[in-house]
Amino acid sequence: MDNSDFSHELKKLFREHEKLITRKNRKRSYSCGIYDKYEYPVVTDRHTPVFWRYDLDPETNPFLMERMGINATFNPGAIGMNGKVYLALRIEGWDRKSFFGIAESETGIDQFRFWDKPIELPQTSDPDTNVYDIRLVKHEDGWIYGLFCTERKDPDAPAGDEHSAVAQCGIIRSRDLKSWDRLPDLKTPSPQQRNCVLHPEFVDGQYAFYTRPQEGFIETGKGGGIGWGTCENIEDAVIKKEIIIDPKQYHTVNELKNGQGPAPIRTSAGWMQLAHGVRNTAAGLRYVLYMFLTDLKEPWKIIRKPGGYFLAPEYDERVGDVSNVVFSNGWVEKDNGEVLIYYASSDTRSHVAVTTKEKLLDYVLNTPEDGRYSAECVKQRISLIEHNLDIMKTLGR
Ligand code: M1P
Repeated sequence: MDNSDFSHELKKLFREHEKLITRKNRKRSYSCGIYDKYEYPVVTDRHTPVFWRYDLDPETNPFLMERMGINATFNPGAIGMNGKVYLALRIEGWDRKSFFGIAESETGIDQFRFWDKPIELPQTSDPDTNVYDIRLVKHEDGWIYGLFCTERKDPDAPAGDEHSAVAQCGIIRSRDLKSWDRLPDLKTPSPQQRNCVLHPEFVDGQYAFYTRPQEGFIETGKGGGIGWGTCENIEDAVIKKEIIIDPKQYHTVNELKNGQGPAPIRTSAGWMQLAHGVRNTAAGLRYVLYMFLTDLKEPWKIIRKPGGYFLAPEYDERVGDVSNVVFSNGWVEKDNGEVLIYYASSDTRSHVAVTTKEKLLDYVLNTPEDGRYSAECVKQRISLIEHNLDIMKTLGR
């Protein structure tokens, strides 16, 4: 490529990138009434800055190749601050390693722009091989915490096994999302942990965590379920006793495994919780989101749980690196009562679903619980149908 072609192509790259990240988003025409999904993903691999991916120097990159491509931008942690939404995305390079980068938006539904540099995560004495799925939470102690999965090669893996890994919960904290302190990894009775989340308030004077104990790296084994544990000191966080608050359950959306989503939102009726549930199918694992409500004073006690899923992969969300997956680890409650739910589809790109706290409470309080048996589910549906037939009569239909 000669110099003028190079500069022409480069301008085009920047122009197209700017066009993409300034594009307005639109509600999808169909809505289930619980939330509105949006037409475009809020962040994709193409949203990452051009200068993260290309070498812009014609001397060292004469063909203007993408030298260090980005494969996916998904599973974002989220926080609202200064009238903006900040997402901490799981950014995966072509080299399979993930890292975190902040993208900000005024609207929360579109026009997310990455900060110039990704987060340089401080390391412990045992370096992270891979990091992902950060949950951002503003704790009442004044810090913003980021709890994420840190993955390292299993030291006990037999020779030749280059797959087995150990997952644990890494912890960082910040005041401004820019400078981060690393704290020691969370210690729990479980050999592996993923999907750990810090509860935003002290509970009986202790830091409280949602956990997900598991026996293996992928399989939860006899472990699994959403766990709960507390500790006194987050600077050396050790959970001595872990209880299961939402176990795996046969023939439900979380029969194989589940995990807490973002930190819960406080409501007048209880803590509103979002989680993911996993079941197995002939085509592999299917990940959906579900909700439940826990007691305000005893957040480990479930007081209401609608049956089935709250949000599932649809249309093009179904396809990606790990297909048939939706996963959420970030939501933002706005001052006007709106709730922006960030979710990723198929481990590839990030979306938003917009609703209100009022609608979410209505959903959680008034959706029937899981009937557990087909016959019971038919009874639930017939009761809805009969009620509706009466309503339709009064409407003259
Ligand atoms: O691939 C789907 C998800 O798998 C894991 O979640 P879980 O531990 O609940 O199985 C995580 O790796 C997550 O990042 C990923 O989206």
